[in-house]
Amino acid sequence: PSTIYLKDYRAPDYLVDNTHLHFELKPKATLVKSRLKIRRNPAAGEGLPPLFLDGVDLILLSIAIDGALLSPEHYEKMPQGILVSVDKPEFFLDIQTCINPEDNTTLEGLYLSNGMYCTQCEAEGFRRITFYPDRPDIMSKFTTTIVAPKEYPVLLSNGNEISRGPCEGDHHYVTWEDPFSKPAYLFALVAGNLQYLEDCFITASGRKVKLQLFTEEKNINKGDHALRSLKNAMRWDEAVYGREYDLDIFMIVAVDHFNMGAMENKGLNIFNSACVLASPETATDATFQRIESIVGHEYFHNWSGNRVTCRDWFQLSLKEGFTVFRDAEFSADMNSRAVKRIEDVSLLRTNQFAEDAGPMAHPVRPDSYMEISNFYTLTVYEKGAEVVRMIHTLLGPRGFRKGSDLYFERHDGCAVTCEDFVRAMEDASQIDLVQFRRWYSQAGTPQLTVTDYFDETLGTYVLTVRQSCPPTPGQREKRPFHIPLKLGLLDKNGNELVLDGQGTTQCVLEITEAEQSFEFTELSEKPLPSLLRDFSAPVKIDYPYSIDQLLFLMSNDSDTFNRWDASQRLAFLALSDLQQAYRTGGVLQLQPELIAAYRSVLLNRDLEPALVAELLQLPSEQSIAEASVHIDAEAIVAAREFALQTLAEALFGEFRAQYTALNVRKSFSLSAKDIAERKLKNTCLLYLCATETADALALAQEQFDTANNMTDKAAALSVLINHAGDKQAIAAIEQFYQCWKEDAQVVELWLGQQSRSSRRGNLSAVEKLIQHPAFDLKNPNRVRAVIGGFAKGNFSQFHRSDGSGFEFLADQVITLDKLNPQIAAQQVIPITRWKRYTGDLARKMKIALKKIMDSGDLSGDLYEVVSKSLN
Ligand code: HT7
Ligand code: ZN
Repeated sequence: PSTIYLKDYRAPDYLVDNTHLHFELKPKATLVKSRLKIRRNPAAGEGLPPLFLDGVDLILLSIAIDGALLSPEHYEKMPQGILVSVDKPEFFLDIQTCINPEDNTTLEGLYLSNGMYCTQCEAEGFRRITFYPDRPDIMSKFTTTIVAPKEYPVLLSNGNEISRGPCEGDHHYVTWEDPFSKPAYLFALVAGNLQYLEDCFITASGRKVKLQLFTEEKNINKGDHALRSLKNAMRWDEAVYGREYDLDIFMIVAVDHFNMGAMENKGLNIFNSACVLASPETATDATFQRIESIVGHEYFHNWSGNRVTCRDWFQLSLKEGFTVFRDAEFSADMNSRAVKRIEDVSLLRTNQFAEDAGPMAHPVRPDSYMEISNFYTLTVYEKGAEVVRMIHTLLGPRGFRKGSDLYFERHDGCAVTCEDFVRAMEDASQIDLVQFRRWYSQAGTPQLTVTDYFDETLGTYVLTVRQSCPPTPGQREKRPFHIPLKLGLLDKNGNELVLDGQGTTQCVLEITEAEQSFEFTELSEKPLPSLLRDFSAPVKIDYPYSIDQLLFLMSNDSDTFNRWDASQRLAFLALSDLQQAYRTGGVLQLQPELIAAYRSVLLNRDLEPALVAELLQLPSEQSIAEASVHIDAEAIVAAREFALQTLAEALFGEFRAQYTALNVRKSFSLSAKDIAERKLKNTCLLYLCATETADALALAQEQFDTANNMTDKAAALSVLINHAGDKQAIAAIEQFYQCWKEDAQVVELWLGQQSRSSRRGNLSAVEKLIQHPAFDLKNPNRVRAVIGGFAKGNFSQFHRSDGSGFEFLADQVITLDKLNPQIAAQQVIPITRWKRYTGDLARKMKIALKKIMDSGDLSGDLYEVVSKSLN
């Protein structure tokens, strides 16, 4: 596969004003007729160069210009498409192709999922449907006719339905017209025997929009939450961004086989069933919240992505970073803002920082790729959202809103760049973002080192901030970033100090130099800084806090995020000491102050349950690994296990009391309070069961047997799988499966819990799971649950010292690559970061990677990831 560079971008030679598509659906031989109205792009130069049309795995039946069939000398077949000779500046191009949805296991283009036709065109799937200039800067008005047997009563595409009727031989047709120009990646088609839920939404200007959610009949009772979330998202986008929906209908379809979470096709969002279907009996609170955020995300794309789209795929974060920022704020407004921020930052620190430190590290706007689907990453999405959040912090809410209004107004109907976004923000606010743009072009996680000095006689306090950023592939030297550092200063009683004459107690320092000092005056005592409040920039920050200072921040900081962060720093310090003791054969001990801090969190009745639950979480093994310079997997597992056990034993009575207080029977509700209480209760259950005492396991069994919702049921199952004796664990696993084997989403949860189990020797259980009838290598959700659950969610067993986990992953990835290259490339990631591991584990990961490389004939997706990590 070849490398594509941003610097090589050229405007397209031809534009496509109209696209008429006509589908005759058949499982193995769907006929696709397309009629394109094409004209020379006036912005692209002189002459009439040949027209390149992308096409992959297509059978070309015919091609004609203005009705005249072209003979083979007028076009050249190439591996990735066809090159057509052109002799006029405007013409109609008619193409007929044949495709095979049934055998399409890549889940790109048109495919069948449980007997239902559906499409996935982002990023480059449309070229698997017909020959087309498949690039996002070609925007066209689409009309789509679908002809199918009447066993497929529901025939959907983008826009508004304009006609329907019978066809010969028990067939029927529906025609859809999308009045908005769009790139081919936003095209969608669905055909199946589906039921739907319907609702409506009145927009701010009084237009009535029909809302429909389509699923297989058996899931129709699981769509209410998504529809409710959709209406909330529509209202929120009007209130916060002034953005109204623009078509008369908005449809959502649930599909079981899907490579990602969902897809924002114009007026016809397609969702992975796991990200849209939920009922209290079958879905956990986390699932309900994920659905709300993804429904919001895809809806928000209607403006940030569809009305204003990307010029090329290097600009992916233009739509994804901005839309993740929008969905995060939506979720924060709908639920607990503090908890949402903590969850997002945990994800970023654990997984995006790892990406930045690994062989695939890339800037938020990458400057090259081999396969674009490998760049739907946490860097583009989550770090991209942090970059937008920093703009929000620097401009303030009003300046940011003026910037987004200008951006949408200026670029509506266009395909644009990250530069256009930043320029609109700058122009609207008159704030200089020249240096800030480096966040888009430089990869890596910046490191801030902060020192301070207090002059008692002058009453001045000086903070000195140094910034640096480690080298990443292809980028050795980094120039200083423009970093908003939000902070407050605390006095010895925990009060916020006033920072200026206006009574301000919090400020944003703008770090722009490699080293910079900031002075605060008129202070009567040395303050304690609360740094990087609300995680105001995606950086690592180092300040030599003592344990006492962290304990103080944990109980006094007015910034909830930093209270949690102080608890994490304390835990990291303790875990680092434990690892050191383990490595040197010393005695493992947890400081009494830490145990006391956990006790006081548990006993503090003034703290909200949501915060208590967060403060009690020990950092995951993966996040400890990410924070280590050299990852010593065995020491990490031993240290964390010891800390968990020690806390569980020392605070057994407190955990028990809290659990009992919260374990009251009541009807299910998704209120923020009830969600928080369930989380806290189940955190207590986890600590209790870590002791593996009969008393604790009996509580888990009781909860497992009597829970009236999946959050509690799944939490109980998880602790039984991890901590009960073999007999009790196996019985729970079996009973759960017998109860839920017909429900795809619950079966996925069940598979995932087993593959994440830290029971010793779990690999053999995972090997059995992939033989289980519920496992299917062609279904990405099942692959993510079992193979991903093991390689990404089971730190202790995947990193067993004999390397068997890595070899297992390599074998699975080799098989998977033949079916679904995108999913194979996603699953291989854990072993690509081999360089950060100590000794033998690094060597064994590398052997597994070489095995994949040598297996021959890799897809472009997998080749890019594996070859870059072996370099
Ligand atoms: N914009 C969508 C991306 C997506 C995707 C990308 C590659 C392969 C399959 C895919 N399915 C969806 C989803 C989103 O970010 O909203
Ligand atoms: Zn998106």
